[in-house]
Amino acid sequence: MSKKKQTDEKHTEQQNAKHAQLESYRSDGRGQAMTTNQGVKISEDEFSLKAGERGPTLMEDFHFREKMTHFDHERIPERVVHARGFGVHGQFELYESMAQYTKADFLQRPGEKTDVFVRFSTVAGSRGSAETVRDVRGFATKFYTKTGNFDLVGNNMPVFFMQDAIKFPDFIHALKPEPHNEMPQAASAHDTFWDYIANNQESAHMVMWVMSDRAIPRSFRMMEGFGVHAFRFVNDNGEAHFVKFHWKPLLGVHSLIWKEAQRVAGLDPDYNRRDLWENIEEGNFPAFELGVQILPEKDEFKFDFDILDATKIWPEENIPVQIIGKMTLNRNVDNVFAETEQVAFHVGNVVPGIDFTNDPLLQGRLFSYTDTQLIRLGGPNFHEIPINRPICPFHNNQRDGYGRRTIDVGQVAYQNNSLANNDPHTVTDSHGGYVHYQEKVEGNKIRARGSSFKDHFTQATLFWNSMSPVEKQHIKDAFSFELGKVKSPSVRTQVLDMFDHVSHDLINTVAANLGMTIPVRKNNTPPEQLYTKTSPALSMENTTKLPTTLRAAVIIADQYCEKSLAFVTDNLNQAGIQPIIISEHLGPITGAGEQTRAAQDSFLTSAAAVFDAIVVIGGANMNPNFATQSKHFIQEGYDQYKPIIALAAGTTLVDELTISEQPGIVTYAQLPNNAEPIITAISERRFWNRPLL
Ligand code: HDE
Repeated sequence: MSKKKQTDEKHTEQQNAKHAQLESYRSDGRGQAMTTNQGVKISEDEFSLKAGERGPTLMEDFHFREKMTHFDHERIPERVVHARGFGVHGQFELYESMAQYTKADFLQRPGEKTDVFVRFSTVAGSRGSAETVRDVRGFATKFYTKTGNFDLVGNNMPVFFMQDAIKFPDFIHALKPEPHNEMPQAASAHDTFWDYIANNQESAHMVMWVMSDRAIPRSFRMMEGFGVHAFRFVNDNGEAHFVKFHWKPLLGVHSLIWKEAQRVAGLDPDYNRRDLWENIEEGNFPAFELGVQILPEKDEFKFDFDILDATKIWPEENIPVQIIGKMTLNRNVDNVFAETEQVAFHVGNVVPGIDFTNDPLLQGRLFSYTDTQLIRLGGPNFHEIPINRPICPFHNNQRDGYGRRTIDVGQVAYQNNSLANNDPHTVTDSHGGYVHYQEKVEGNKIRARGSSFKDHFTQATLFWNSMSPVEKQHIKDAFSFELGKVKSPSVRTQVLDMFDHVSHDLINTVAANLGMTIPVRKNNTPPEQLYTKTSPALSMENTTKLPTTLRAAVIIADQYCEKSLAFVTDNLNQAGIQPIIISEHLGPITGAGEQTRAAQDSFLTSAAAVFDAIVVIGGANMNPNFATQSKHFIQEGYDQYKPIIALAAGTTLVDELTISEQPGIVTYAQLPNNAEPIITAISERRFWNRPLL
């Protein structure tokens, strides 16, 4: 089904402009003769040209030279940050016209679709690092609009570590593996990261996010996205509004838990991209709604934080998120290097109707992205790479450079000219020319930041206050783990001091876990009691909980009950949950009535950590090895708070673990002649109030 679905999908996609454009660059060698890059057919590709069968290779072997040279140059530098990423194609559909606020062409007509390319990423790790590490996730979207490319280069967290871009190189140097021994990979649990944090306290709010479950998403399909900065919408009358962008996943926001994330990093370092790839192949297209927070210019100074400060959120309860459209990701790439690796996002790629603000973090980013791509993609012509090309015509007087593909015809490459009628010519605002918003600015040249940027802790406490008890516990655990890996006692002490300004409860626990004394407190009233506001939107506790696309391990043994298996798999499939049969070995397992079912995974190739739920059916013929291994599997799932469903012979295994009475364990006896309790438990995903074994 998946292949067919994809073919159908590809077929209908022919109508979409970006797809059609990419088609002209695709190359398919099937049925073709092998040639050199000069088009000369090749007669032999396994033996180099030698002087005699046992003699030296000859210089004139142009095929060998070309093949080897190309191979020697196959790699390009990985991204300095966000190196590990995965890209997919999709479409954005507008629900509601934004003409009142912006003249951006793709935001005018409800129902209109715009092609997009999205790249999800981690930040710290190298290109080959594991995906389920504790980190921020990049969420970058390129909209191929009719009036040029608009890139929304966001993250899955709405704030950032710093207020001014000049600090970014320092921060990344501290985050990346330490330079003397290049450890640790893809992790913030080390001395230089935490030394930076303690000595650059504007990071407090962001660190709370990174220590929360948001930093270990269950899936790229189940996380939010944020543009982070305040941008500007500008309408046809030249009026501006501040705007923040949000992506809201239709499947809700869900995370792994830390011990699971660590386990998955070993079991399947590609876990997040595999999940995305497979779901798109199966036709389970991930979807995100686009939301905007809009603020009139006159309200710029109405808040107790600076709206241009990227370490602050605009609480959704004060400035509601208005949903204006939906993005559906519906096609995998044909070639990861050509598309995902070569895509070049730039926060400065805007279209008429979208403009910048003076957020000093945004301003610095406007320089960095093109600059880094010049070296990563080898010169100034990377906009000509198929994945980066706009779908609208583009002409100017820029010429030459490495890898130039366009053949610009004509004699003239300058403005103003008379020889070519002054073409390509500029156009006015009313003909679609980009005109920067005429914001009035004045001031003395100064390296400083305003006093409105000086509060680093209030929103960190707001975040803490908004967490559920389980989420708070996870944040305490994360701080304890991370600081537990920090060797310098002084750095640990500084971090405890710093986050004591966020919550005493947090630091009391973390200090105890580290065997350290709590900081000396000038004021014994905990910050969380001095500032008691909450923002319910920040907690993942009440997110959408759907069974769709979840993965359930279905454990069967020799002589399994066929009726139970059919009952479970039929009902799971109906609810959109994917059953995966697991047993002691791969391949056919025989049922009690002589039917067979193939095990897709075994206890050797898999574990509870990569599933959302466990269904244990067992069989009449469970040998001791099966019993031990399956109990391990179930126990791991139980410790990860997952739903466990026990039917037929499987109930004995659950009974032996003495967990049958615990929350989230559904046994056959509890079923009212239908599978509803099973689907409800799986949709719930975690049963936190369960005593661990
Ligand atoms: Fe980036 N960032 N960034 N960043 N960023 C890059 O550009 C930078 C920031 C984000 O999938 C780099 O092409 C500076 C915030 C994403 O290809 C580089 C600052 C946000 C991606 C760069 C920031 C982001 C990048 C590295 C501080 C969320 C991956 C490779 C002012 C709103 C895009 C590249 C992809 C990539 C610079 C901060 C998101 C070096 C200087 C805040 C999703 O140019």
